[in-house]
Amino acid sequence: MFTQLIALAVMALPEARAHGGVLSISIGDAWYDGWQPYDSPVGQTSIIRPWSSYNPITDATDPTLSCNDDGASPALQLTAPITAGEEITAYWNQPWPHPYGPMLVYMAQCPGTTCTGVNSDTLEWFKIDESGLINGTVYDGFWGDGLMIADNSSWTTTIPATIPSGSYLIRFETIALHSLPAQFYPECAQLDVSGGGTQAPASYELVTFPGAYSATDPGLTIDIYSNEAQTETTYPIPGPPLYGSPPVRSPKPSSTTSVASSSTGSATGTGTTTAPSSTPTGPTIPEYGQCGGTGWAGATLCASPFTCQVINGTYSGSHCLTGYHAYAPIC
Ligand SMILES: *[C@@H]1O[C@H](CO)[C@@H](O)[C@H](O)[C@H]1NC(C)=O
Ligand SMILES: *[C@@H]1O[C@H](CO)[C@@H](O)[C@H](O)[C@H]1NC(C)=O
Ligand SMILES: *[C@@H]1O[C@H](CO)[C@@H](O)[C@H](O)[C@H]1NC(C)=O
Ligand SMILES: [Cu+2]
Repeated sequence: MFTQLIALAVMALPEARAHGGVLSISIGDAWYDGWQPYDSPVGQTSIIRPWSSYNPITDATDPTLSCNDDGASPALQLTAPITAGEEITAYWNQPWPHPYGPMLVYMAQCPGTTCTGVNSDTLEWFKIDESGLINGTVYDGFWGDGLMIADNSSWTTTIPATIPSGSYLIRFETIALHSLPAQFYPECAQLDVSGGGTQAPASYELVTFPGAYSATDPGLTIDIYSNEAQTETTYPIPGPPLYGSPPVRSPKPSSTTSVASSSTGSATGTGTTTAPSSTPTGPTIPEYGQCGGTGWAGATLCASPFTCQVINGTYSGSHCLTGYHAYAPIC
């Protein structure tokens, strides 16, 4: 594969060139140059929070996991205006070298009228976008990270139209799984969201960094080169459920109730439809793993106590979830 050759070539360069992070951001016609981790912090002005190294974070509970630094804002921190429902694009160094792993985007609201001066470690984050294993197997499939590379080493996400207006940090993260421990590359930018809605994230959607991940998360310990990986077609994306997803309640056997979730998509859809009709087959799939959907040819049997539940809206596919009557409107 072309990208694999590039990855090998890039990884042969000095360490600082082999990895990287978010170098710039665009919102509509506005272009925002990023923080330069290898320049002096003095005088740097950026909407991106300071970050300290092109090297990955390799500990799921690392104290720098929120924004790849000590969490503080610098003297000349900028904030970008954005409208709820508007798109924002982050650009990594080109070409991004790691095609295997998930893409994740989080937001966190700051308590006052600005995030400047607010340490990112003190915030509660909710996930607005995620893309895991898109198709194929864990061993040689197409991942969110591959999609990011294919899309100009950039990732475009939509600020949910329903979040309250206010001051936020947005946290773009790519996780690389080509070696273990998993590699985290998070960078944050500061936003002033206007035109928002009234749906604050639910408590079960909020996490801290560190705190959101554990070194034993299945999505972080997965060995993509194992024998099992060659037939495994689902991947449990780490972190909380997407913003706007239904609550996951205590398990109940033989549930057929449908709820919303996704292994790839933005947190904008809700709604339920019918349960999958085919007989469950293949290896068992862990929580949040995909188990069905249009064009789905992979395994369909969820590990106990999870059941395969279908959704619609902007999502596609069914996923292994707990809960019964989990989605309040259809109780
Ligand atoms: C996998 O998904 C990507 C992105 O949507 C698509 O370009 C590619 O054709 C898909 N491959 C297969 C085998 O479905
Ligand atoms: C691709 O990304 C670079 C920044 O890395 C940007 O300058 C360029 O405009 C982008 N190209 C397209 C077609 O979006
Ligand atoms: C989701 O399914 C419900 C129930 O069938 C339907 O009313 C709704 O229009 C669907 N939503 C979308 C976005 O397809
Ligand atoms: Cu790297």
